[in-house]
Amino acid sequence: MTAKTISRRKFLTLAGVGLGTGLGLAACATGPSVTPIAIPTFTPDPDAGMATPVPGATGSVEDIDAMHKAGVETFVANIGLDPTFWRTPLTPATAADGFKVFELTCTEGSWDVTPGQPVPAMLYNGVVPGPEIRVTEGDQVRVICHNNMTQSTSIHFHGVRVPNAMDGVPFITQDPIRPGETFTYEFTVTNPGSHMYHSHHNAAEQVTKGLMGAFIIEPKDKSVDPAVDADYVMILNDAGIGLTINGRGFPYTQPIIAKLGQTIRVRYMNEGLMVHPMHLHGMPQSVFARDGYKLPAPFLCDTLTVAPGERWDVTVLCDDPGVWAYHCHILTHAESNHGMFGMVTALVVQA
Ligand SMILES: [Cu+2]
Repeated sequence: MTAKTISRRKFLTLAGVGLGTGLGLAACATGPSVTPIAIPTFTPDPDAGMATPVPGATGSVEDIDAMHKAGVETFVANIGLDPTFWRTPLTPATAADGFKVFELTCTEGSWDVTPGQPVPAMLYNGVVPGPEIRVTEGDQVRVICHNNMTQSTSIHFHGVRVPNAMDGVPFITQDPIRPGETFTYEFTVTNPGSHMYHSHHNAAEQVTKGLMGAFIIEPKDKSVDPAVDADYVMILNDAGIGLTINGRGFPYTQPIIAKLGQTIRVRYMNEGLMVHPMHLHGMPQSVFARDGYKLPAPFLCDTLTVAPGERWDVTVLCDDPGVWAYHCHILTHAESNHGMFGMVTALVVQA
């Protein structure tokens, strides 16, 4: 039996068990718990501006096909077992002065891009990417950053209009937040859209090892956004912890699961060092905003290149049932002779 014989029906049946859609994905378990399989290790060389290919597999057709099959089967088996892959927003405290208060604690540790294969990481509140911050246009926001690392840091609110003193750049707008120190950022959010927050100190290391997250400002008037059934954030990364979507590499990524006829929204955010052309099979992506700013008119594409620092917002009308591959199209970011890995997931459209 080859990977092809994992039938669409079987995949859809598996995909449907116990799962809802979008932010309502059921919490079936506390994290990846399937038996880890060997995933090819891969270290992109950012200085070379291109990926270093994974060494070619040696072996028979059967051996190579079996490795591809094992990856897909692991992906299927892992569906629903990582309920934090699609994040729910961090719940803020409300201060007496009306501010929404978010606390972020930076630590050094490790992160399981692949279960059982921890890599050195830097974490906000123990997770990579950091927790999603989601506020509404006009909110007064306070972000308290506790630095429990052995190096200094800062937080830059990437794309968010803030007063200059809150821009988070050491020696330009503030002193570094030294180990053991706390710094408080305060601002009122005025520009709705898909933004990010991340370290702006030793950033090539700190951001790519995990000190980054989504900062989403919902518009006060929700009708200015397209109506959607579910809203997903994909944070792309390629250095530090490696080729990942939301901190995981295939087969430990989670699919998007939609019902036929639903419209989903995907917010791409690139926190890595390379461009990633994100290719969805089957249905076009309708691109309607870049860096949180609405385009004059949406355009359709199947492959959308997301450069470092960019955010792109798309909708997809899920009008064709099946399991559709969804991956970065720099192929060394997605597949090797050993099978798919890295920046790969799927859109499952249930009939
Ligand atoms: Cu890529």
